[in-house]
Order: sequence, then structure tokens, then C-alpha cells
Amino acid sequence: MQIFLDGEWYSRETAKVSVFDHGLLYGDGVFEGIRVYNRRIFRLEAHLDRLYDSARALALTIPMSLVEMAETVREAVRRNQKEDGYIRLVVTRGVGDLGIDPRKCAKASVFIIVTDISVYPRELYARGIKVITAATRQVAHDAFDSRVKSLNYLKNVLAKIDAQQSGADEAIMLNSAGYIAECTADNLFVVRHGKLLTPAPQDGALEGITRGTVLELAGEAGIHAAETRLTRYDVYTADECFVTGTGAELMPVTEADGRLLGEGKPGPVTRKLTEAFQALVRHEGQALW
Ligand code: PXG
Repeated sequence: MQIFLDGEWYSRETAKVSVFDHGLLYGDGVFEGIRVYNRRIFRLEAHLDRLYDSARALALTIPMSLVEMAETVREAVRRNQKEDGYIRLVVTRGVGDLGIDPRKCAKASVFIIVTDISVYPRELYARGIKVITAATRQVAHDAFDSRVKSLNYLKNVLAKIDAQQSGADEAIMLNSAGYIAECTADNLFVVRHGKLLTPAPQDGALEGITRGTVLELAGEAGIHAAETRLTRYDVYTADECFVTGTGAELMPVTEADGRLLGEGKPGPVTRKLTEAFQALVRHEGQALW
């Protein structure tokens, strides 16, 4: 494995960051999780736009241009000869002292790991997952904009623990007003009366790249899709429900808070969008070699 870290390439054993790095000390940084399918990086530009916007929102200067970053990400995939895999791109505030003052961090740190990913066992894609509503809320959008993909994932970790402790696979996170925001590492969709619905960023959803792709694919398939405010009622009474994320891809949800959803198995809209997604990711964009 070859890992990029601040301009050099390291092995898995030698790639190390400092105990004074503010990414570690304060969660001060941003990241992206990106997929490689069939030697193609899926929507690299969209991921990099989100990364640079997240950094800008945190007044964090990434010490490489977006074009340079794109080329380095491609080089990381080529060096690792990963035809299908996962890229973790992290930018931290860098090394400072023990105060939070970001001005003490002379330069942001950038690292890129290319590896394998499997978020859920394969058989769950045929069966669907169980979700519960987490007691842990997503941070309110008016307090911290949910479009920022930062290194602060403690709420998500707590919500995941809520799920695991009740024997579920994933957790729905509500915002402070009690509306559905998203899941711990995925966006949530429901199908109701033939319409595809998902919460807006204003309700605490990350602007997921997979979410955006699914909205596009729905448009192309003639499925009416909209961002809307959702409550748990919308999930419990949905005809279909699924989550989307770079890690999860499209994962059907067949049980929520102990209630079977729809027919209790992945529905036709979910299956259709999954097929369209799988076809798209294998062939969109240029192969790297
Ligand atoms: N919401 C949150 C909070 C996320 O962290 C998504 C939605 C989906 O966004 P994308 O752009 O991926 O469609 C995410 C993404 C992992 C893993 O290791 C998590 C994510 C992405 C990749 C891997 O569990 N989170």
C-alpha cells in the first residue's frame, strides 16, 4: 500500500501524523470518501468541490490547488493499482500547539489512503437493513452547516452505537426539531405513492454525492423526486426506503423501529435505481489505465 502524506509516499507502517496535529486534537479538518469502480474514480470533481468548499467554510487553506489534488488522487489509485476500491482523502489543520488557535498551525496536512471497503455484508443488499431512530440528534443546521464534511463524527458514532445496542444495522438521525436529517454515514430516501423523497440540507442532510446521483437517475427514469421535510411517520408508512452513501451505495431499508416497511423486502423503485447506479458507476468517466 502506498499512502500520500504531505508530498511524500509512505507504506502503511510508516505513514504517521503528529500527536500535535489539530485533526487529532480537535477534529479540526475535512475529509472525503470516494469510490473507484472499474479503474474509474467516481465523480472525483464533485468530491473535490465539496472538500474545498468544506475547507473554505472552516477557513482552512488546502496547500494544493484543486487540479494538483485531483492529479495526486489519480496517482494514488494508479500506484496502488486498485481497480475497485475506496479513497480516503483527509485534510487536517496540521501541526500546532495544544491550544485550539488554528493560526499556530503553519500548514494543513493532506493524506490519501487507497484501500478496500465493505460497509455491509453482500447478503444485506438482497434483504435490506434494519434501522432504528437514534436518541442522538444531528447537529442543527443553523448551528453548524451540515454541508461541511468535517472530521467531527462523534454524533454519528454515538448514533451508530445506539443502532448496534438495539440490534439494528444503522440509525436514523433526527435534527433538533425532530425531523429526519440522515443516517450516520448515508442519506435517507423514501418512496411514497410513487414519489422519491429525501430531506434537504437545511434539515441536516449532507449533500451526498450518491444522493445527488440517485436524484439524477430518478429524473432520467421518469421517477418524480423531491427534497422534502420528513418525519418518522413518512418512513413507517413508506412503500420503500433506502439509504445512499459512497460506502453503502444504495442499501434497502426493510425495517425501522421494529416496523416492517412496505412489503418487507427491497421494492421495485429501489431495485431499478440500484441497477441504474451500478451501470453508471462502472462506465462513467475515464479509466485510469
Ligand atoms: N451523510 C453522512 C453523515 C456521511 O458521512 C453521507 C451522508 C453520504 O455521502 P456520499 O457523498 O458518500 O454519498 C456520508 C458519507 C464509511 C464511509 O467509511 C462513510 C461515508 C462515505 C464513505 C465511507 O463508513 N459517509
